[in-house]
Amino acid sequence: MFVLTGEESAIGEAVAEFAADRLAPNAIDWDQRKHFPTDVLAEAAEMGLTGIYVAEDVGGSGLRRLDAVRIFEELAAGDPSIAAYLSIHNMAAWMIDSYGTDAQRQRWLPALCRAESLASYCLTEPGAGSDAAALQTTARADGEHYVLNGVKQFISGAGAAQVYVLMARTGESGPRGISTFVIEKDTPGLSFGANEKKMGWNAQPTRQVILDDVRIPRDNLLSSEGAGFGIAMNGLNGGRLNIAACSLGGARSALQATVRHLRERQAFGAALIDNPALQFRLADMRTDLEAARSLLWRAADALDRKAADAVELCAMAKRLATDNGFAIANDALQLHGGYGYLSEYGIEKIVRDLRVHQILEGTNEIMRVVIGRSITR
Ligand code: FAD
Ligand code: 2MC
Repeated sequence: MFVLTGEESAIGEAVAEFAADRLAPNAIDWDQRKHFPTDVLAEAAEMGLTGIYVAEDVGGSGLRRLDAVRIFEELAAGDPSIAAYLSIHNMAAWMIDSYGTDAQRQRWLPALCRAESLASYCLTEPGAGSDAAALQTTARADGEHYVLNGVKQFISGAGAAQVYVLMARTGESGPRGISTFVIEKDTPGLSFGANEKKMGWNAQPTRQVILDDVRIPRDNLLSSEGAGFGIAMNGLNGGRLNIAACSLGGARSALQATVRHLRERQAFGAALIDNPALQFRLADMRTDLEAARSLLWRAADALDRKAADAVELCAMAKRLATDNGFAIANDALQLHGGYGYLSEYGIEKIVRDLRVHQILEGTNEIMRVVIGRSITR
């Protein structure tokens, strides 16, 4: 697991080159203009990055979670915001691949894998965030259709995506009454809120998804009624790994920029890199990065093997990597002095982008809830 094969290294190198050429040079501009670069997502699709762990018969790359976390780290070294959107797209595509019938897979996945359509994942509501099983959006069966009503909050990619993988209530209160649906953008009754003004993640839109008597065929239900919460959670296990990887990529690039800066920056008659106090700080940053990466790869391997402790390992890796990633990026800003605070250096953007990884795909408090339950179970 820790020594990469030639093929694994080649994937990482190709993605690193793509991130360096197509993401990194534009990241600050996209952030400032709040531009969602769908043309670059199409280029990512040509490299197989929009269906990373989707099966090959529908156009996916058929790779493992362990490959995916390495890919997302490389992408995020170029731009955490774009990498994170790709992570959500991949999560939603995986849910269709894993829980859809063959007809459903053939209907949606080839276009998703080519990025001709983009996907959003819709779980959170204004009144149900961490307590996701309290969601209130309803899906009422009506002959050969379902009719959906409700509001989804904070939906990444909303408005730009064509495919919405959405959790709604078909039955009793709590997790067992929830089902998962695929809703297409042009369905009457589906609309979107304003693009939220955010601290980071500005290169991708975040909007409410509003459902007002949205009528969809029964064929758009994934798996069976009542299976939706498990589908949503299983999607998130992999999503949490990817978000963790995005934190590592952003932090790694901030750390590398810091080393370069300290080498060039002279003070008190020497380069700052020669200062032992700063070297100790760099040593801790590097150690915290490697520690989080080691746990992340272990968790990804556990998910690939469907190990009994995969859920809590994913939660641990998400918690550690997103906390460490943010702290490393914030330290990088400090070690840049005043320049770290200027947008042109790119460090303050990484800090802003990585901050939200401690909140979404399950807050880091909820990760502790998941880990705590596994301890006391
Ligand atoms: P709350 O649940 O209200 O939590 C408030 C605070 O209380 C948090 O600190 C939380 O950790 C703490 N807390 C809550 N319960 C407990 C507990 N039991 N123990 C200890 N502490 C607790 N959601 C989607 O479905 N799809 C998306 O694409 C998506 N994208 C997002 C993009 C952005 C930019 C943001 C900001 C959010 C996104 N989300 C998305 C929503 C995100 O998952 C939620 O914001 C998150 O799960 C927290 O929910 P909440 O905001 O309602 O906070
Ligand atoms: N993997 C697989 N199954 C899971 C699971 C996981 N990670 N978490 C819960 N389950 C199962 C659990 O085993 C149980 O199954 P069963 O009924 O067979 O026993 C069922 O789901 C209900 O679980 P709980 O009884 O633990 O439900 P509870 O409501 O007490 O708590 C909690 C669940 C808090 C863990 C869950 O609501 C949660 O993860 N909340 C955070 C929500 C979240 O992560 N939102 C992210 C939105 S997406 C996003 O932010 C993006 C940017 C895309």
